[in-house]
Amino acid sequence: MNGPELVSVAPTCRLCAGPVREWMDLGRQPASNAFPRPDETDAERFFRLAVGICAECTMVQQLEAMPTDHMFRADYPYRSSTSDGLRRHFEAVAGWLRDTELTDRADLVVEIGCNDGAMLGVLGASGVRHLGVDPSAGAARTAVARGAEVRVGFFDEVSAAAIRAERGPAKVVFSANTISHVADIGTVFRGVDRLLTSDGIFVFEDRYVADIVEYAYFDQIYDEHFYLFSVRAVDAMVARFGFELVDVERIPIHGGSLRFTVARPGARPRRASVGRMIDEEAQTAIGEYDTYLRFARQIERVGADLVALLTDLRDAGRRVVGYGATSKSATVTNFCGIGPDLVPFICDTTPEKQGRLSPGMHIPVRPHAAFADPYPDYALLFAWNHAEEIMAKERHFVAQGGRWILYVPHVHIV
Ligand code: JHZ
Repeated sequence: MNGPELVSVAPTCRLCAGPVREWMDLGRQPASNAFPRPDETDAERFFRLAVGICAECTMVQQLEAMPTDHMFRADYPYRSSTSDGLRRHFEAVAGWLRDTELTDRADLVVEIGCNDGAMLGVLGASGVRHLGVDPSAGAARTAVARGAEVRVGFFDEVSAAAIRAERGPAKVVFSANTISHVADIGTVFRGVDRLLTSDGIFVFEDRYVADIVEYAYFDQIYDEHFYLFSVRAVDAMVARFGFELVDVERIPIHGGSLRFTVARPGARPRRASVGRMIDEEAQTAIGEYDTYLRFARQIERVGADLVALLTDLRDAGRRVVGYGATSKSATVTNFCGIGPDLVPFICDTTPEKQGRLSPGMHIPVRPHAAFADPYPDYALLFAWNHAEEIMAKERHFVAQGGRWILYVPHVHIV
C-alpha cells in the first residue's frame, strides 16, 4: 500500500487566511477520476480528504489538496454528455446566454472547463464567437468534433491574457462544475479580470453546500471539489478578487447546485436573490461549525449502515452490482472500505472508464451491457443524481425483481 501523499496543507483559509476548523476526515482517498488499468495500481496517489470551515469567511474547504495536474490530465475520463439530463441542461444554458448576452456578432464567450462541448458545441453551431479552455485533450477532441473551438490547457491569468491578445475581451465567461475545483482560485479570478469586458458577466455553476448538508450528499466531497460553496462565502470571495456577486439562482443539477452571476462592481444591478439567500443561510446556520459536526456524525452512520447492508446481502448470497462509476463513488467506496468482495463490479457507459478499476478500491468497471447479463439482485446506485433518467431506462431490471440501493440521504432500498 502506498502511504498517504501529503501534497500541501492549508491550516488557514485559502481565501482570507482565517483559521480553518476541520469537521470531518474522510480518510485516505485517491484521485476520484484516475481509473487505473489493472497493471497500474502501484502508481496511484492518495491524500487525506479532510474538510473544514473557515471561522471568518465561512468557506467550506479541504485542508489538503490533490495536485491539480494529477486530477485533470489529458486522459480525464468524465464526459458531461453521458447523461441526457445534463445534455438538455447545457443546451438550455447555451440558449439563454445566446438570447440574453451574446446578441452582438462581435460578442465572445469563453468557457472554463468546457469538457466535451455539451454547452459550447451548441453556441458554436449558432455561429457565436467562442473558445473553450480545458486540460483534457480527450474531452476536447469530442468538443471539437461537435463544432467547438478549444484551447487545451488550464485557465489562469497567463492563458487569459493570451486569449485576450488573440481575440479581444469576452462578454461572457462561463464555467460549470469547475471553479470549486481550483484550490488556488485567485488564478481564475485574475484571469477573468484580464479577459472580461467592462460590462461582461462571469457565470459559474457549482454544487450548493446547503443541499449537500440537507440531503446528506456526503459523496459530493472528493478531491476535485476543493471548495463547497455557500452564497455568503462566495459573495465574500468574489469581492476579495474585485468583483461583485449580482445574482444567484438554484438549479436542480447534481442534487442541488447554484448558478452565480458575477460582474465588475457597479456594472450590473445586484438582484434581491443574493441578500435573500444569504439571510436564508443565516437562518439555517449553514456558516456554522456545529452544523457540519452534526453532518459528519450523519455521514459516519450512513457509511456503517451501507457496509452492514452490503455484508448481509453478500452473506445471504445476493448479487449486488454498482451502477455508475462516478467520482462520488470513490468517496463512498474508499471511506467505507467497499471493494470487489462486496460489489464485484460497477457498470458504466463511459468507454474511457471501462476495463479499468475504480480508484483506490479497485472494483472492475464494466460496460453497461454487463448489467443485464444476467441482472443482479440489487444495484447500488452511485449515480443517484441521474436516478430518474436511469430508473426510467432500467424498468426491466425492476420488473424482473431487481431492487435499487440508495445511500442518500440514508441507506434505503427501492
Ligand atoms: P456524474 C463528475 O462527477 C466530476 P461524477 C466533476 N468533478 C463534477 O463536478 C461532475 O462530474 C460534474 C455514468 N452513467 O454525472 C456516466 C451511466 O453509466 O454523476 C458517468 O461515469 N449510465 C467534474 O463522476 C457517471 O455514471 C447512465 O445512464 O460524480 C455519472 O457521473 C448515466 C446517466 C450515467 O458525475
